Amino acid sequence: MKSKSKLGGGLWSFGTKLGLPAVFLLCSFFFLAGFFGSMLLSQDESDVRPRPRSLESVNEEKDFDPMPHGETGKDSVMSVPFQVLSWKPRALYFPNFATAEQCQSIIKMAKVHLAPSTLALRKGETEDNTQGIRTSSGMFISASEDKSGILDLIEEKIARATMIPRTHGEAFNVLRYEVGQKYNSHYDAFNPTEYGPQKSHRIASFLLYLSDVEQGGETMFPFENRLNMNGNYDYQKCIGLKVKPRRGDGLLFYSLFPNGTIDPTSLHGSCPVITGEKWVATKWIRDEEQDE
Ligand SMILES: O=C(O)CCC(=O)C(=O)O
Repeated sequence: MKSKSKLGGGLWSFGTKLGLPAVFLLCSFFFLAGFFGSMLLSQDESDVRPRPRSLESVNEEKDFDPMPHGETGKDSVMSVPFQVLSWKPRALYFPNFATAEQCQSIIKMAKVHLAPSTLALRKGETEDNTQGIRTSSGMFISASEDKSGILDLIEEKIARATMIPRTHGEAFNVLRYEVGQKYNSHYDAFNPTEYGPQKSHRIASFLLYLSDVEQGGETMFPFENRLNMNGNYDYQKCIGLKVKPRRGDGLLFYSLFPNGTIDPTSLHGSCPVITGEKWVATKWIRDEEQDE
């Protein structure tokens, strides 16, 4: 009892010494300081730390705030994942560039229009003496001819990934390779000394694989990293860097160096299909705008 009355008396005397309004103010101060202090401490770390800027961290849209953009720019940030396959030639791989449904529709669209694939002929070459070099069938279709709008979407995505305007692209060449069919190694760029004067040049090629292939059918780069360039290469041989087709994935490679000359390591072809069927849509991209 004694101690209780002592304590009560102490508090009472503290309150009466300071006055009740002052005690109220002090309590309010400590309450507010505690409230805001705990809010600061519980704040998400990611809001306080500077955002990482390394290349590895740039693949998620949420890492970015869009910048004010120019008249022809976009107000959103998109990511197109890619893997550098090679610098010699410059080749990039784009996993899941298109959906399985998109690939299936392109195949359905092309299937009824297939004809034997043709070749651009060098001086002295004829259809007869070049038989067997390219044995696939194919057809050409431009994005504007595809009423489903799928090729329009794909073409736009290719333009954004390459930053080469759509107007520089040829129509899509949709190709089917059956068992045993292939395309011997060749260059997509036409050397004027072999093919005569050219109005424009193919800078790059984008291949969209429309199907998986069980065995064979790889896109090959026999001179990758300047290998096999001793003059003895047999253009039918499936060697070098081989890219296995996977439905929906894309492959981009450059045929020209930045200075506009042909990159000799861009020689490429399609290995024969061993099992299954290969479907691919090729878009050749030129250094000049193409007529519609
Ligand atoms: O089918 C492939 O993988 C290669 C196609 C090709 O070389 C071409 O269309 O120029």
